[in-house]
Amino acid sequence: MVAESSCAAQIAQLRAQGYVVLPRFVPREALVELNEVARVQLDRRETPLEFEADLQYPGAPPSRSAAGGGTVRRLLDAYARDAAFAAWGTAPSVREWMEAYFAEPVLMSRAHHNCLMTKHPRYGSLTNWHRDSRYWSFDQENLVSVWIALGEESNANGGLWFVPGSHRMVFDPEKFDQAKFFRSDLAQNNEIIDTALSPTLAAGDAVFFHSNTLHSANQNLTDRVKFSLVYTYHGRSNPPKPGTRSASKPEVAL
Ligand SMILES: O=C(O)CCC(=O)C(=O)O
Repeated sequence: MVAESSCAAQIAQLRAQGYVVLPRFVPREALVELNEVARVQLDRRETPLEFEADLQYPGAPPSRSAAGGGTVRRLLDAYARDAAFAAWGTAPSVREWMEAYFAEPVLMSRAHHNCLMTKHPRYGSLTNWHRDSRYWSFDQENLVSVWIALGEESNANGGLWFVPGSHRMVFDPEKFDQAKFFRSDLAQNNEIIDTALSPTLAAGDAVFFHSNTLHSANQNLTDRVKFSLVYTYHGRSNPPKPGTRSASKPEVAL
């Protein structure tokens, strides 16, 4: 159970900053199990997978047949992969937090995030500045993602960067490129990007962030794969728009 006062303070921080770190969110034993399952599933290359070469973000191998072309970016559909992953997607601590934030019953999307993100040394790509809601279709751009670090995360291994307060900023469409990345060739955008922070996460820490918070991540310059479990939530009164990718998979009521 989440202590009421800390939950309220975390929610206030997410509303103000667009993200909040929850230290020691996953206890040690559960973390050991999540790491074991993650490594076994990556070793066995259990499908469904998304490859770096398919996405072509900066630093990715040019094709699946090129050197490093088999580098996995995401183990998709974390919820269906293993009971340990599913349990954290629907954990009581997540439900309590999300219900307090949305002030109504909450659903987990299986169409967005719902994955085990991996970032590999050498062939793992960097992700430019973006808002997750760029491709998501809901009446209100008000969703929250939970990013659980299965190991330590920092800029050195491609940890996330966030622009504090950016979830409330209003931008002209031309501030984004055709792929809806926030353009870093514009001086005004750079003033905003320059305010970004990269929280260092310990294994088991989580970062909760708003779907409109600008974020990015560099490449992994260490020699170890980084693993993060990521899910996204929204309130019941804000369902995905019918016929869109956001509505393409049944959701999970918490
Ligand atoms: O780990 C990364 O490269 C960033 C991932 C990310 O921002 C996303 O999938 O939306």
